[in-house]
Amino acid sequence: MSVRLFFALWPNDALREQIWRVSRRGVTACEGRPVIRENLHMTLAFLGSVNAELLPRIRAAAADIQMPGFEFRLDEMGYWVRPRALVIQPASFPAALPALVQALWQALGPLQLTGKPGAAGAYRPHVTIARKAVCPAELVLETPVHWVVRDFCLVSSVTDPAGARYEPLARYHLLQADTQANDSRGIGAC
Ligand code: 2AM
Repeated sequence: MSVRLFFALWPNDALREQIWRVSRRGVTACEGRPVIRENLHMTLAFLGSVNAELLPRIRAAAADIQMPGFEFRLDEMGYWVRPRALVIQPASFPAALPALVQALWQALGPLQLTGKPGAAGAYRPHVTIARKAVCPAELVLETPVHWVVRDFCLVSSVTDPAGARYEPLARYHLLQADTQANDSRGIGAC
């Protein structure tokens, strides 16, 4: 059996609500398929379809990561022409974000998954808010969203007739000033 997996920054309810709220205006201005509220997230690493037997090793690889927490602002709304995606994204972000992405791929390296990281430096953090979108030239995010990142999630994607449904499987805590290590106590349910 295979599962479709990705690692993501998964917003808590309050942040999810904020992302939802500030993105409505752009979504309304575009034609397309809005991402449902429950699915809003920022992908870190997309693994694709993976043999379910590898899940324990994938979980263990993520649990070994010891990286610091960080924060950034989602402060731009953009339209990505080729994937026809309406996104909100940070104009700038701390090096800790791509470093976390790199650490994930490095930890997953021995598993020889078919999903591949983008070319070096190609990681473009974003939250997709609508797909198959057709948008006006002028898009503005009026209120930026402050994202304090303390953890990340392993998420499975299930395609229902109604569309994709994402289910967080495990949460991994990042190091905080008052945290010593990301040991097994640092892993929680999502
Ligand atoms: P997107 O939002 O830019 O479409 C679950 O499908 C998540 O994995 C989505 O956030 C999606 O990013 C990302 N994703 C899906 N297919 C992908 C691919 N082939 N490469 C990279 N990311 C992908």
